[in-house]
Amino acid sequence: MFDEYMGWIETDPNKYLNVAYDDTYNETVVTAPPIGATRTWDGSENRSWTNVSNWATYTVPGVSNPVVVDGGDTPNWPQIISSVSNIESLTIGTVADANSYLGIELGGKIAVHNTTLGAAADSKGTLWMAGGYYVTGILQLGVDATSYGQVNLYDGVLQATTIQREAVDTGLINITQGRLVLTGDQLNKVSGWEANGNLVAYGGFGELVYDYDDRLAGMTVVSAISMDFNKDDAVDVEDLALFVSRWLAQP
Ligand SMILES: [Ca+2]
Repeated sequence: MFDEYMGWIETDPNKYLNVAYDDTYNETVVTAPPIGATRTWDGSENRSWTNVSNWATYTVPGVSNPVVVDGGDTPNWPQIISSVSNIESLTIGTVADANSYLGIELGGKIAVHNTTLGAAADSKGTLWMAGGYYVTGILQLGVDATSYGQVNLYDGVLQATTIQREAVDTGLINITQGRLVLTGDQLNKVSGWEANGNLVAYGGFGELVYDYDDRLAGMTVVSAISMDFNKDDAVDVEDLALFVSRWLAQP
C-alpha cells in the first residue's frame, strides 16, 4: 500500500507557478497565478465538497480560490471522497470558540499552496484523514497562543513542504495508519515535535517511525506502530506478553 501511495506523491514545487519566456528581455519569467475570490463552505446541503449548494457563493472552489471552512452554524462538515480541483489555500477554523473540520476519505485527493488549521483566536481547525491524499506547502497549526490546529492522520498520505506551529501547545498531529511526508531532511523537527507531544502515534499508545531518504528519496516519512497489541486502550505488560508469545510461536 505504501508503494501505491508513493506513486501519488507530488514533488514538484513549481507546480503552481506559471513559467514563461519573455522575448523582449530574453529571460524566463516565473509568476504565481493570480489569486481569485475566497470560497467559503456553508454545508447547507450535505457533506459533498463538489456540491455547489454547500458553498456560500454557489461555486465549487478552483485552483485560484482560497477556501475557508468556518465553525459556527455549519450544519455539515465537508468531506472529500474523490479527486477534486486543487485550490489556492485552505483555512480551517476562523471563528472563536468553534471547532471546524475537513475530512479526506479513501479516494479523496487535493493539493493546495498552504494550509492553516486554527486561524483565529480561540478557534480550532481539524484535518481528518481517513484515506486519500492531501498535498500542501506549509501546514500551519495555530496562529496565536489561543488557536489550535489538529490533524488526525488515520490513513492516507499527508504531504507538506514543512509543518509549523505557533507554540508548543497550539497543535497536534496524531498518526495511526497514515503517512506524513515532509520535503527534505526534517528529522530534527520531527523529533522535536515528538518530544513536545505535538506528534504522537495512536494517541500516545504507539511509537512513531521516521526516516529521511529511505522509504522515499529526498523526503522525511513519518508513520506509526501501535503498541497496544490487545487493543484495550492501555500499553502495559499484557501487550508485551502477547508480543513475546507470538514472537516465540514463529516457526
Ligand atoms: Ca493493551
